[in-house]
Amino acid sequence: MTVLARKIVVDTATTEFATDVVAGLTATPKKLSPKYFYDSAGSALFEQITELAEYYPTRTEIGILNERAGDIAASIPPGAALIEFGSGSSTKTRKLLSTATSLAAYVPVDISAQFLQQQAKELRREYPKLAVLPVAADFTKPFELPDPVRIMPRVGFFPGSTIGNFEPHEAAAFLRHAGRILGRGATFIVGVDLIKDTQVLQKAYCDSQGVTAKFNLNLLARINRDLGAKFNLDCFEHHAFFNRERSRIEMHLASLKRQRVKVCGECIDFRAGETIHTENSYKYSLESFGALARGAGWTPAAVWTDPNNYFSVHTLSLRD
Ligand code: SAH
Ligand code: AVI
Repeated sequence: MTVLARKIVVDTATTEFATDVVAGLTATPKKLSPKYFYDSAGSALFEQITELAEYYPTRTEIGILNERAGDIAASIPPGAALIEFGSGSSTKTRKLLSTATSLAAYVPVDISAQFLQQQAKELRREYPKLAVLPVAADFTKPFELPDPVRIMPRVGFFPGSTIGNFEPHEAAAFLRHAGRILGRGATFIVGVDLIKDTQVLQKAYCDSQGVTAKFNLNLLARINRDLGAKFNLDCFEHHAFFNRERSRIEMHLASLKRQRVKVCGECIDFRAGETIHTENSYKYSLESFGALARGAGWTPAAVWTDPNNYFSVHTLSLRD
């Protein structure tokens, strides 16, 4: 517990949020971490994104997982624990949980604590024989696995191309960190979005219904809610474009005018057109992701794609 400006007593997570927000908004250029998109409102908005016609990654990855569920289940040892990093609504996981019936436990790990608890409750109802053991944590930092899982063989699951939201060097560091959590002999199933036509990519992040814009702007709404700031959401606009040189979609929030906003006692000045860089979503080739995984100590075992080569699911193994 700590005391912020204006004497609001807050918990450790909020203190960290405040520190990162002030550091990001006083940096040049201004930036915020995409992990802060996900409070309960942000998680619900992400679910809406996954249902958009333009947002191909979710339905494409589900197609691959459904088709390959038998192969994936065969790589899961009996009595294993499935540990999912950034589980969200666990929609993709359900197919694996239903196919790999010898799984003893499912450990969804997510930063969006309230949303995670709701999903875990639902999963326990649907899979009464499975130990559903949620962990509310930032998966980039060390966290404890639940006690029963410590003696179980572990299989990691990281779908959605959430790995693309890291800088490539951070993605390599994360793969090493996941290796330490999962242990020698582990299998890691990772969903990775692929490089493709610019129009297809840009439409996925700039949808016609404005849901992605709402998701992006929720970051400012969250700063208002949690840190008592007064961002006027009408004075910022969602921007998303594919930076082919860096092989990434960039999302920004652009200030529509010159303005000053007070955040945690700090005055933040915006020029008209100045942006806050809120997210990168890196796109890989099969080769570039394989090389990244190898460099982080994992051995690529199998890779599956859809007929359009839009998305890929990799299984990696950590040799004994
Ligand atoms: N796995 C789901 C959800 C992907 S959205 C799918 O494939 O559809 C990304 C998820 O990762 C969100 O649920 C978000 O809350 C979570 N997340 C993002 N950054 C995180 C972090 N640093 N630590 C833990 N969870 C994180
Ligand atoms: C979670 N992550 C992989 C999504 C992505 O596609 O980068 C988040 C997202 N941002 C905008 N739309 C979806």
